[in-house]
Amino acid sequence: MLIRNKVNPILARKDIPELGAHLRDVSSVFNPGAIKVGNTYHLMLRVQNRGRETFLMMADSQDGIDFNVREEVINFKGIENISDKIYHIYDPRITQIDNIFYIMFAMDMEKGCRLGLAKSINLKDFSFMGIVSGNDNRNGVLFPEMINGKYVRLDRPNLNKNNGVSSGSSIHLSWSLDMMDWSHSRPVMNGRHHYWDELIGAGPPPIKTTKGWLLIYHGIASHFASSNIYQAGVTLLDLQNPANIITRSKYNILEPRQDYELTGQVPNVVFPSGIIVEDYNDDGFAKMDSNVKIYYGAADTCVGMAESTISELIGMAKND
Ligand code: BMA
Repeated sequence: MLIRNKVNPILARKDIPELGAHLRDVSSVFNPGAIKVGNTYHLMLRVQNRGRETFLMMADSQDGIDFNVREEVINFKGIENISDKIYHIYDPRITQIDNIFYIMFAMDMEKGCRLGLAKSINLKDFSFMGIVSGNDNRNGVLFPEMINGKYVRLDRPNLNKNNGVSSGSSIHLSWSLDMMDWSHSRPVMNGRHHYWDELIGAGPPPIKTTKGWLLIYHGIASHFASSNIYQAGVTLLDLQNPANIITRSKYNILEPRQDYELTGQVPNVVFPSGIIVEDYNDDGFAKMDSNVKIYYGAADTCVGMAESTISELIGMAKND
C-alpha cells in the first residue's frame, strides 16, 4: 500500500500567504498538479477563499515535502478573451512534453464544465491555449509523449447527477494532432457498480514503464447512505495503444483513513492529482525501483503526499 508522509498534510490553509481580502485566512488548498524540474518540485495548488472562489497558486520545494507557496496567483494570459463566464478553474494536471509544461484543468462555466489547456516554458508565465472539450467533461490528463504520431489524453465525460454534483463512470481516451482538436474518443475503463470504484476519473498523468502506462485513478463508492467515498486505484495501459487495459487493481491503494482525509469540506476524500517519479532510465522508462511520490487532495481541504515504488504500484495493479 502507499505510505503517507509523516508530516501530512504537507500543505494546509495556514500555508497560503495573505495577499489581500481575496486571499485572507483561506478555506482550503487541495488537488494539486505536480512536476519536478531539475532538483525542484513544483505543485500547482487549488486554493479556495471564503467566498468559495478558486485560485491556482504555485508552490516550490527542494525535498518534495516542505513547500513554499509563491506570493502570487496564476494568471493564464489570453483567458480574458473567453467571453463566456468562467466560475472556477481547478484540478490542474501538469504534463511535460519536450521542454514545454502543459496544464489541463477543469473550467466551470455557464453551460457546464469544460477542459481547458494552458502552457508554460518556465512555470512562471502561463498562456491559455483554449477550451479543448465540447461536452461536459473533467479529469483531463495528457500523456507525456506522442504515441504513433499523435497527442493522447484521458478524460472523463460527466454524467448529470441529481444532487447538482456531476461525476462520471467511464474514463475515455482521445487522440489529437495539435492538442486543440480531439477525436476518436472511446471509453477505456468503466466504473464497477457496487464496488469501490463505481464512478471514476484519471488521476495524475500516466507514467511510462516497461510494463505499460501506469495510471493512478480515483474511484468513488457511491452506494453508502451518508457520503461518497473517494479512493485511489492503479491500472496499466498498453504502451502502443493505451485504450487497452493490461491490468487493473481490484482493491483501492489509498482510502480515507486519517482525520484530515475523513473530515473537512468534503469528508472521505483522497483525490490523487500529482505524481513525481524520481528515476527514469536512458530510454525514458520509469525505473522499477524508483521512488514515486503521489500528491492528493484530502477532504477538499488540504494536501497529502504518499509514497511507493514503480514495482510496488505495478504489483498493486496486477493484484499480486
Ligand atoms: C469531484 C471534483 C473534485 C473534488 C471531488 C470531491 O467531483 O469536484 O474536484 O475533489 O469531487 O469533492
